Amino acid sequence: MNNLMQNKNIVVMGVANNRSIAWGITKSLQNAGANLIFTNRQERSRQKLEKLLAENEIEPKLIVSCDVADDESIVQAFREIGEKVGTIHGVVHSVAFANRDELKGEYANTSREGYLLAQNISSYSLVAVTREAKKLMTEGGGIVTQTYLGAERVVPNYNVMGVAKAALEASVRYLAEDVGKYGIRVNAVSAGPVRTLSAKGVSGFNDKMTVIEEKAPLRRQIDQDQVGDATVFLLSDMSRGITGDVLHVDSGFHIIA
Ligand code: NDP
Ligand code: KAL
Repeated sequence: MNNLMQNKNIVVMGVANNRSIAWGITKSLQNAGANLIFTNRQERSRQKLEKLLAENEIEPKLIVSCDVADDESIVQAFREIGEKVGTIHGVVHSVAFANRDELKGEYANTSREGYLLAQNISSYSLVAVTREAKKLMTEGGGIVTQTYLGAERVVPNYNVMGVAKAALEASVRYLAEDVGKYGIRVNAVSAGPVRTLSAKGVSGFNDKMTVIEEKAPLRRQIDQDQVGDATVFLLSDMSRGITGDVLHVDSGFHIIA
């Protein structure tokens, strides 16, 4: 246990099950003494989350539903958080979505609709969330989103999601400039491959895992807990001089040619 996040109210968006990156982050936040607020889209995820919290003896401050595709849902979720919790000190944005059939083959085949869907859920949502969260972050704090190397390089099959993550990373920089004057920092963690529900069944995932063990400086996979600890660092005062940045938690894979 460390006290990095003692008395801090942190909103975690995107726990689907125990494999979720957001669940790794939850455990790190709990270990750092944070008060936790959760948002889910699906009822099924909420039930999974409630079970996980009970099993791990974590008492959430609040769980609210939030579909990031819907502005009104985001406004309503943060309004409720404001009413029931008051000031918040951080947000973890760990949501993304693209049509499965557009996460393979040629990127050029992406439909207009599929392109906009990926941008909507995976990138624009951070803009809308930052706008609403900012109103409750009256003491400053941190916002951290999750990205992947496919934003910077062409990674086979990542396709439309790579372009959405590139927009997300650019958004991190523009948002950091906007809210820096209020003492709020915005950063991203770029994780290596982690076997989660989202990753399940997408083409090429296993190859990506293997190559980390072969080529990354640390020669080992990363896991949800490592992403969790790095995310807590970016939310905490330990990183008070860092904003608008992308921190790679990938065993160093991104530095290798
Ligand atoms: P999960 O499947 O565990 O989590 C994805 C989450 O996205 C789910 O909780 C889901 O909510 C949520 N979500 C999707 N659409 C919406 C929506 N419209 N409104 C609200 N929430 C929504 O996968 P991961 O933990 O892998 O993904 C978390 C983040 O990490 C994503 O941004 C992903 O791109 C990123 N990432 C993942 C990597 C990996 O290898 N797994 C590597 C690098 C980055 P619900 O369950 O309620 O549907
Ligand atoms: C190169 C990699 C291999 C995989 C390619 C694409 C991965 C895209 C991630 C994206 C979030 C996956 C989906 O949107 C899946 C969705 O179409 C179907 N799944 C669901 O609906 C489930 C039930 C819900 C919970 O999922 C969501 N997202 O709501 C990339 C690998 C190496 C790294 C990964 C997986 C990166 C990443 O961004 O997740």
